[in-house]
Amino acid sequence: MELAPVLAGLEARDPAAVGRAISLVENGRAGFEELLSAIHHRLGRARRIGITGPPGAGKSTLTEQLVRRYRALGLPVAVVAVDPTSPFTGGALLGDRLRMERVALDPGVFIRSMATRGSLGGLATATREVCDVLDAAGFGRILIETVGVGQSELDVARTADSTVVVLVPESGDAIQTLKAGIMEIADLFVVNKADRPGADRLRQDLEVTLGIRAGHAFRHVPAHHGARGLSPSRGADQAPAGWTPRVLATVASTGEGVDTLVTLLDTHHAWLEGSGELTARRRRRLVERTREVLTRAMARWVSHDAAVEQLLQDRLAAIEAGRASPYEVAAEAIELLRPGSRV
Ligand SMILES: Nc1nc2c(ncn2[C@@H]2O[C@H](COP(=O)(O)OP(=O)(O)O)[C@@H](O)[C@H]2O)c(=O)[nH]1
Ligand SMILES: [Mg+2]
Repeated sequence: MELAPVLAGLEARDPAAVGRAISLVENGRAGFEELLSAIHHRLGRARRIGITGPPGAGKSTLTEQLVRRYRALGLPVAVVAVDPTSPFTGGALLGDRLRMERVALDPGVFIRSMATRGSLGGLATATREVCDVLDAAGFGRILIETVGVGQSELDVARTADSTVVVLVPESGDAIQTLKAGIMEIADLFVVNKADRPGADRLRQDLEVTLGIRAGHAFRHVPAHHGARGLSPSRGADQAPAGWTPRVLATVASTGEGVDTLVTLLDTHHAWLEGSGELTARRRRRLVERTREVLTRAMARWVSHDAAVEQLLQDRLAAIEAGRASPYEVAAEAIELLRPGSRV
């Protein structure tokens, strides 16, 4: 692969070039790491916004509304729709794409669906790398829509600078869901379908759970107490003070409340920058990424090693017959690769 034309295509935000670069990265094809390495110095301009929540909550509808708002502000926007729950939901993603069609005709909008990536490297890593390509191509906002609230979705959500959790009155077990880990990653809670009964109740329940209403003892100090950024008495290892997750109501299908969402996303970003949290998060992610890349490179190195592959082939029968254990054979493989080391 010739790197220069790909980089030039990204620079020009040429949709075909962006699409090709993403496919290269998503499929881990030869040259993808050189590409990611070459764009590294250009990263950090995009705001990455994660939008997660149960199926049918209105994430895609809300995403489309956000795309319109950002386009109206003249910002190029990318949407990455991730569905880690099933590799067989092409239909649902296609539905999303059709719904996005109106905005998809605009060259300032780029939409991409992702399901799973092959054996090496998880979906979360692939998503981060695809977002890097979009960042390098100059998309000022990257909206990452993920289905569900399970562990893999949380991993994907952690990719974002700001995370929006979308709930609806129908998601009766919403508060239980929150306790399962989503609380820590949500910066904004959207109660969508506010045109339906039960929306007010859900909003109140959320606010109580988050400690924004009465009895907020377990939550950090709310913004209206004036505590922003770092207070001098705080230890360096404590979580940053000053951001209380916001709860807002929307009717995504009509656009009601979406302007407030845009404003709150700006507020959150300003807080991230002002508190030093953005720098801290990005630094953490770079460390994580470097380790991920190393782990992936080592996995590939091992799986492509002819001697190791031969050893595995030779010893499989012995493992099957109980004459050798997988652990012994793994130890032999390590010995081959790195004499003197242990598993
Ligand atoms: N009544 C109502 N319906 C909505 C609202 N937002 C989205 N919907 C509808 O809910 C359905 C699911 O929306 P979708 O955006 O695909 O949800 P997703 O699975 O979370 O991406 C669609 O039929 C939308 O038109 C809303 O605020 N009120
Ligand atoms: Mg959707």
